[in-house]
Amino acid sequence: MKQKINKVPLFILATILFGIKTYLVYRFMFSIDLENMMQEIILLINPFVSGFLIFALSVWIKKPQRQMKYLRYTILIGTLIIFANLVFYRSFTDFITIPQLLQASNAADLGSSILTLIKPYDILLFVDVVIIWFISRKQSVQVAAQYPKSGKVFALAMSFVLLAGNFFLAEMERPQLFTRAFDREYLVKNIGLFNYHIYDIATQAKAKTQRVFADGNELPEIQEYMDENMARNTTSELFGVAEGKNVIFINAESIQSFVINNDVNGEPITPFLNALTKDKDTFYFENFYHQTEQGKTSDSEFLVENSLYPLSRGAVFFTHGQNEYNAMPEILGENGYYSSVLHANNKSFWNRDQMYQSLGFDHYYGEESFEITEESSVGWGLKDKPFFEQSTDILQQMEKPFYTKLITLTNHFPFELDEEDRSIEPYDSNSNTLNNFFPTVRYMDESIELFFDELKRSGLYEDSIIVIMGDHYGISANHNKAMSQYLGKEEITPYDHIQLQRVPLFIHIPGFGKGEIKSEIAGQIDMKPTLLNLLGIKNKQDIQFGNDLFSKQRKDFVALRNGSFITDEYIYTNDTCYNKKTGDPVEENQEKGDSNETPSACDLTREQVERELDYSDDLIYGDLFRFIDFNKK
Ligand code: GP9
Ligand code: MN
Repeated sequence: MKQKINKVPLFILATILFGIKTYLVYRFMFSIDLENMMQEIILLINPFVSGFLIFALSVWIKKPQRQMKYLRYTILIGTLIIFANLVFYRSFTDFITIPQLLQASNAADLGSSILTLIKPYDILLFVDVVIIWFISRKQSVQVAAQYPKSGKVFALAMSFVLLAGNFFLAEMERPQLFTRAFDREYLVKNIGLFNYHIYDIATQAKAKTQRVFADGNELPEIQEYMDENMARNTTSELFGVAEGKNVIFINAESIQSFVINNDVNGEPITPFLNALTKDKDTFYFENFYHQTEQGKTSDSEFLVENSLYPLSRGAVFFTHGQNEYNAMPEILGENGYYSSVLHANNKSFWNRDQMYQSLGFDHYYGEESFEITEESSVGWGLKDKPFFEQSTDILQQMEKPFYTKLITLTNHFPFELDEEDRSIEPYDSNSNTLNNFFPTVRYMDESIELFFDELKRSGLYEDSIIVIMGDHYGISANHNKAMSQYLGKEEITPYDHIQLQRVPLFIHIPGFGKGEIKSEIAGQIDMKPTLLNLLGIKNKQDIQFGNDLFSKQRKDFVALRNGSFITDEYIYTNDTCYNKKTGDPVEENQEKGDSNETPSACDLTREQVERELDYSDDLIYGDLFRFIDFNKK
């Protein structure tokens, strides 16, 4: 026994060799961005944790030969997984996902280029495999670890402790890493390639099971709801006013309506957008709500393109990126439009590269389509001004008519800005987030103004309509104290919180002349029917939960994803019904008398909101659009 303890058990050696190798691959072969020391540490730890987890299981195998065989094959398989990801990464700058691997087009792409993607030095990846094979075959009996039961249990317990430690650090570094699932790169750098694959398989399996159990029987009831509630066959006076025009959609990062026509330190925050609210070619919607949840920007995109609700947990872009949809880009494509997205971020963020295909976009101009330098970047990447300038060049070359979405980046938490880009001073409160928000919002305002000039200069302006929409809040409830100071309120009540979920919506139609400020309640879910109608595209039998914002027949509520909602008279949130005008809770219905009951004023709408959110979830979880042929109708 003593003799054996003197030797390093082979599973420990395997862990060390495999850990070092994996770390070197992460660090030098994948281009993983590391933003701080903590991320460096996590990236260094996780290959050893994963290695230990796999190799330590060998101590449970009694026969030395078998134990050695287990180590040989696990290290080989582990290395092949790394190798496969590396080859895939060289082609797609992304990690393998199960659906992506199975997608025929990807496999074909890979097939033809696979030889060019393999480098001679890749052979070095197998050095540890060779060492372990050699030792294990030659001296299997000597190096096999024979432990008493307590030792085995200890090894297992140690595996879990290490894993938990890794996850804990990852969660600290990136809160809600698992539920929000931002990006494959984030997952890999925080939990490692192997745990990432397990996570990916589990997410896929869950989505697939729900899909398997759906058979389309759910649809008649949903169709009936559409017929009864969605005023499906109505259009508005504005039907077709923008027929044949390009649609330029600006997804404006983190801007909220409270900055519009408002000041900070005596300076207007958004002079250009303020002027636009009064512009005769522009509709400005002052009571327009974002309806996003954990998927943030991607949720806002999902709402806009589909007129469906996002999910209450996770990002639907991630969990249901392979579904069938009847999305706006596809419908526009059938009507002669070329559709695209321009966004200077890595393509896999929010799983956009996959989801955009499912939504029917013709092309995604990600960060590789832009010239990005140290000087032209801040915070999350390319600054909005150079982004809009470079985007104009891309748009000029584009097939017309086009539908294009530009997603901005500079006005993103933590709202960093270079001194030279700062036109107004930060606010002064206990929240640096709120303080710095104002100068970056001003930068966004200037960028959009610059973009309008660029569009005019390039001759694109006249033939386009320009939509500017805020994607979601920028200032969360964590900054309520500073927010109440800024707004001059004693506190931010739940009612105020809902009102702060308003984001700006501008629809600018050059030469139109009859623009105005619209005060009706509206939400992101309304974008698809509104835009299609403006372009004169009939889409009567679609399944969608939004209304044309210019139609007289409209649903009388806007539902937020968490079940809160807004009507003309009430705001419902946190189990309380508020009077919309005064912000006071509505008195209990006298006849009910039961103080535990929700006030009846909001009751009916609440039931409908719940029903609608459930139907939307059913459509997504069951992938029900695959049972409908929209072209036939
Ligand atoms: C990332 C950008 C920001 O590409 O869209 O996403 P967010 O964090 O706002 O959801
Ligand atoms: Mn965003």
